[in-house]
Amino acid sequence: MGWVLCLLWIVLSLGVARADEPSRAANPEDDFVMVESMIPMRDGVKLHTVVVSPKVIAKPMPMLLMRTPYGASGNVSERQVRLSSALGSRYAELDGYIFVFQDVRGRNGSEGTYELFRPLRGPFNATQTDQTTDAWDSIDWLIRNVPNSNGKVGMFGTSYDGWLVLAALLEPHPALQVAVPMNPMVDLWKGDDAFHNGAFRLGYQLDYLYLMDSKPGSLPILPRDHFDLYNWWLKQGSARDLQARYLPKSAMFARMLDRPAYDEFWQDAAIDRRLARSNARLVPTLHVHSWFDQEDPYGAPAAYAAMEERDRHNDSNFFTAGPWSHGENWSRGARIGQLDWDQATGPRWRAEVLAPFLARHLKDGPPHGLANAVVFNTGSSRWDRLDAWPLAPGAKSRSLYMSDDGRVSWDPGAAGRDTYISDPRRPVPYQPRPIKSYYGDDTWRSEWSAWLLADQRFVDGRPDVLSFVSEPLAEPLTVRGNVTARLFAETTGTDADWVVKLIDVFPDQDPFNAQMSGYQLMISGEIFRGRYRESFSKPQAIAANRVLEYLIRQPQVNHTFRRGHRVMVQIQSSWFPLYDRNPQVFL
Ligand code: PG9
Repeated sequence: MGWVLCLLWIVLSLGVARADEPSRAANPEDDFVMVESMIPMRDGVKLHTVVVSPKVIAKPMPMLLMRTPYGASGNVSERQVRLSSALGSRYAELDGYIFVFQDVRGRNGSEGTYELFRPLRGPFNATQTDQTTDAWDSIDWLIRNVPNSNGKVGMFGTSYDGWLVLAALLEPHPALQVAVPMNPMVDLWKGDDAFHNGAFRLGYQLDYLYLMDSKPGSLPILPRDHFDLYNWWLKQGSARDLQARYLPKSAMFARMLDRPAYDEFWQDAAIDRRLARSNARLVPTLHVHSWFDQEDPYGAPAAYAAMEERDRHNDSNFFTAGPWSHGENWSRGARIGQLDWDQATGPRWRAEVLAPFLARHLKDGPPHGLANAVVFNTGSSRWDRLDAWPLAPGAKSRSLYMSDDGRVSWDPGAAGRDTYISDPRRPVPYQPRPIKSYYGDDTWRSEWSAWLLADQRFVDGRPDVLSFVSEPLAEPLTVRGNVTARLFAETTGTDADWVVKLIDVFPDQDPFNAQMSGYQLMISGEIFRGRYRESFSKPQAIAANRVLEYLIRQPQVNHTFRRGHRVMVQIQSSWFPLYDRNPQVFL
């Protein structure tokens, strides 16, 4: 670990513990029926499946299927006797459906061997079954055995469950009429869950895999004797030490440590690559994204783009994004962190976007009338309806430049340079300290869920964080779609992490909400591990003391910088302890 001098020329071009509850005892007051079945897959393995139907059904109803490793039975309250309450308020806008929740192979009530992120059939799965075939077999059984079904099935699910929806689309059962993958994990190396551009999210994966993979059949929380994870992680040794101590049997953790580059395994696992080349029937799909998704910010935009090419009539593949953290489309969505949207975005989106999309394809409902992209503007607090995403036909990208004196401007001539010393012994925290355990206490959800919206003033002014800021905007500035950082950087080391953050700076005296005065809201942040500059699959040492160009694909945005706000860019070389520290020497 050494001291590294970083010289930078920068151009910024914008274009839970869900344990499986014991199965529920019927209550005579119930207005619904919950039936649990073990559905046989083509290889004989039986999957535990919970079917929840209204007691009184006037006419055959479609089914909504969610497959999950997080526990099927736990989706149905033991105490509530009204269907609308037993499933929770999240489905209040979705009436007239039979709900089906299923434990994936080897998880909770299902038979078989559980493998976290079980590869789809191919070079890493030589069997005849995977999540695609399990979905097909399950749907086939459901339409033949569930009474009062109208023979149509929709699939939905968030994150891992969203990935399971996408897997079903690779060989969709004929009864699968609609799909709603929400915040799906799509590429675990490029930008979802495990790595971002090769930087390893060790700080998160250790806790998640300990929960999911260390003691099958339970959801243990990794024990710690520190309240502030920043200090705990500073004292830890190598990832291999942690593997030996906490996850000696986790095949997935071993894969992450054994396969740090974008090798054939991660490329095979990247489901957008399979979706793009699939010749399967294109199932009408609504890709759901969260602008502040702290876990899978890459997934929905990537899956949407992969399938958009196949949507020849532009009537089957849709994108929608709300001002939410991971999975928060199911919540009230009125505020997140310090940000208040002045409206309950969740129920409105479920009523005006999700419900009509499902009804159209499952109930022969009226045309949903959705624009190709229904996306919330996180600056104007308004829903935009766009004919194309991420770029409107003919739209052009503009470049912002960073100058020597810490300014941001449109003037190419202003491009300048600055330096900082990055010391791995004093890494930049990714959120304000104390940084608490992800699953350790109830506040984790608010802090982990909202960390992307933390006021970045907590690091502004650190000598190892460069901040560049524009003058107050005379007119509103809307930034939409892809954001790419073109970083011209030099380091005395032979490896480095580059973190680029695009920030909306609120006025020093905010006329609408004094509490927000001066707030530095990150709207798009990303990390890039320098060793992958020339090739994601073949890491190479950075040539020390040479200015090199790095292209960093930032998370997409739909944001209006209001008049009087300023555009800020922050650059740093660690995001700890979420990402492991780069020793800044190529090993
Ligand atoms: N995004 C969550 C996750 C998936 C895979 C690895 C780690 C986390 C999830 O909610 O499924």
